[in-house]
Amino acid sequence: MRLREVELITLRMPLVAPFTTSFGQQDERFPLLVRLTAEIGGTEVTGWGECVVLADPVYSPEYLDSAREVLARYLVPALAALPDSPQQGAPWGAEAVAGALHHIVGHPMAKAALEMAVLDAQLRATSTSLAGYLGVVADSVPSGVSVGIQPSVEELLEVVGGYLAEGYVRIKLKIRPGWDLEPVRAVRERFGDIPLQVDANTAYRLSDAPLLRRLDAFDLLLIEQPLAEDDLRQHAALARQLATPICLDESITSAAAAADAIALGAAAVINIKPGRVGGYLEARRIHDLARAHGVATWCGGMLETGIGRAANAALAGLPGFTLPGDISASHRFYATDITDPVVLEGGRVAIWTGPGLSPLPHPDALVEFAHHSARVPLA
Ligand code: SMG
Ligand code: MG
Repeated sequence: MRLREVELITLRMPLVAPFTTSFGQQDERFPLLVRLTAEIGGTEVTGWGECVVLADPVYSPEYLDSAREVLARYLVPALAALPDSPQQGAPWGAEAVAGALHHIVGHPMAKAALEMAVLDAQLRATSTSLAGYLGVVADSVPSGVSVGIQPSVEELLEVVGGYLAEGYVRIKLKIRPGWDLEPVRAVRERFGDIPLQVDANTAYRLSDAPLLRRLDAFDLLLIEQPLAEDDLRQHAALARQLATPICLDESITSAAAAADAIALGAAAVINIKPGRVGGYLEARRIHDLARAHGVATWCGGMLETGIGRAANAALAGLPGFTLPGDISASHRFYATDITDPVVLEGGRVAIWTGPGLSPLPHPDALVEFAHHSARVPLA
């Protein structure tokens, strides 16, 4: 594989409704796409990747401008410098990307987007789907939905009722101090024994254990990331005080971090997000590790467009993803997606079986949502 052209395309897409978490409210999304053209076996193939950074460093240290900068200045040049065939006769592909970028510290979301684009081009060159590449045999996955903090409990009940009517098989409520016991109790009372879980996005301290223990009464599937990203030991201490299983999201930045969390007893469940861990290949390693340890996993979401959403659905078809993921229909966030939309059917979303990671973005949608684009010079 030899890189011919790399373009970083930033879109600006309104959300159908504000999405509020413990770290703030999102009204729009700025998806960052990597469009990469490479020569593979004598033909030019284009691949697409999606970077899941938010506009600001509020979920993770990375953010939109940092990702664009590190991609243009370090990551793309590092790949462009790879010889076509580093090991005799074996042209490099997605499997070589993490190694080639390893000398750049951190920036997993930017690295994941570039690896995605390479993998997409590589799979398109051989008309292989991501599901086929991963060995996934399922043709659809169950679909859960993440529900933001609402202005009132009444509004929350209306929103949750709407999602249940659409067929979502699992509800996740965002919580924060002051919006926890009451909304969870209200949803349980109104909707009964539905699969229900909560996500705190690091909003609590270990000293909140007595409060969090009161959530045990509601028989939740899990509580996601109650404490700070680097508080593995404290998550383990909290786990000993709660009956509700602890699931880690922000803390799991790599397979090594997952191994540490499992060994410490800090994670009974792992939310796997390919962007957060540096790509689909590392995500697969975490899946394999968790499965071998009997730790349940599910696939998280970052309000992806149809590109990342389709790829997540394929990943979630692996057998260790035993809980429904945050893989909702496109229209849960976007009135118009940039690809053919991901749709909900009988509480499930279909796994893409065409070439590459996802359906291609529609050129008119890229124009409609265009915000910024820059070609990265390849030396
Ligand atoms: O894509 O359905 C989705 C969003 C799921 O809640 C979701 N993601 O911490 O898990 C999480 C959040 C991170 C993004 S919040 C803007
Ligand atoms: Mg989360």
